[in-house]
Amino acid sequence: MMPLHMNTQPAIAMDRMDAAVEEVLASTAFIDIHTHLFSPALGSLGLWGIDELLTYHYLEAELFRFSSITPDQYWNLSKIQRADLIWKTLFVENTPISEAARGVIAVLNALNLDTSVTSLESLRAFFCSQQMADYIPRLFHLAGISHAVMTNDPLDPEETALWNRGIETDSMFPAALRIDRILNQWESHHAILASQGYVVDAAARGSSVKEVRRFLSVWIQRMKPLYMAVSWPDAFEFPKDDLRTRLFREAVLPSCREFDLPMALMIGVRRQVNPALRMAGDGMGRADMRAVQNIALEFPDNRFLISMLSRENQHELCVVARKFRNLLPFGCWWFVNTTSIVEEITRERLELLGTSFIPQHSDARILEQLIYKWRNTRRTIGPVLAQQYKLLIADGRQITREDVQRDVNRLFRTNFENWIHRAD
Ligand code: RAT
Ligand code: ZN
Repeated sequence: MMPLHMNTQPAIAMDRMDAAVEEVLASTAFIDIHTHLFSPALGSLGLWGIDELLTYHYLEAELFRFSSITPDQYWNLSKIQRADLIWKTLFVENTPISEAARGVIAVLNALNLDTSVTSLESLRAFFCSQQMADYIPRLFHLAGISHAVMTNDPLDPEETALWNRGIETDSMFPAALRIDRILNQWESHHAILASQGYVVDAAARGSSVKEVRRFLSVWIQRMKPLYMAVSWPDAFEFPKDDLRTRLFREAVLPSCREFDLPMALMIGVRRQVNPALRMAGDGMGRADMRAVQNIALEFPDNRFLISMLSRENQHELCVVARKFRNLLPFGCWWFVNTTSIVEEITRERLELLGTSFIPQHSDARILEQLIYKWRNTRRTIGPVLAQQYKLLIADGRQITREDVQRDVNRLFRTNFENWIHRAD
């Protein structure tokens, strides 16, 4: 009898598995499903270059552990002075051994720049001379990605001013509609909607729900997002008799269904635990997975992308995803995007979910970060995936290059394309 599945390629030998997986990962362009980058059309918002790389808030948090400068003194410096101080403190006087610091080294090295300069002038000259039209494709190539999904805030005054002038959609930078200000900061934002002609009130009563849906549909048509997204605190509960639940249940999720968009929930952030550090001042906590479970159960007709910030929530997330097919775990976000934890999370996801998840997004805020974040991902996840195949071989199943390619495509491309109901 003919086997049902005709695999035309030879089986990969156990001792070739690491290399084979590495090659497939290297030659597959990934979709980066969550970044804070912007298309060139939104150029004034986009960050790139050495001064931005060094003043990344992950590194600012580390600066205050090594330098005696106070946050107030630091914020009084110019961007260039801040970058000089961070370079001197974290890269010259100390070894850049942390994940975020090592990332800068990896970027400089990938761009053939000197990683041990004592002054940043030569690096500044390099970055200043780049032309975005060539530079962006070069960075995407170095990072091994085809798309970088943006994070687009319809209530950010700087960003909306650009959209209102008319922005062409950019196939390399699809949009994602981020609605934190509606679901988390209604108190300080309903008046802005009202000033734009939406009939809403502070308690989100009366026509508010209908009007929020109208607001969302205007921005969905303008930005053409691939999904809507929100970040939630560790302490959020669902259901609860509060504004957030009402707006989520009655406005946001019906709009997702109307426009066939998934909803991304990024759960576990404690904003501004140390406000003096500004963006570097956010913390995290363990969330109650029952809230996610309740959402998955109540809204079977919505699709959810879910990322959790706390390491302690990762295993529970896998288990909840096994119960609810409308949940798609994604990424190792922010504080869990470190080599040791990515390794652990990816292994438990493969073990509990097979290939039905999205292993990583970059969260890049500065263009060049794409390089190190995706290099780290390939380097860390490759051996974890290879190990699963080795166990499978040991248990009696041959693995071919086609199998590996199919799995890598699913993990880093088609699970997302299918979730957004789009394949290009
Ligand atoms: O990872 C980050 O850069 C954070 O500051 C957050 O922006 C987080 O990723 C988020 O999307 O809320
Ligand atoms: Zn983010």
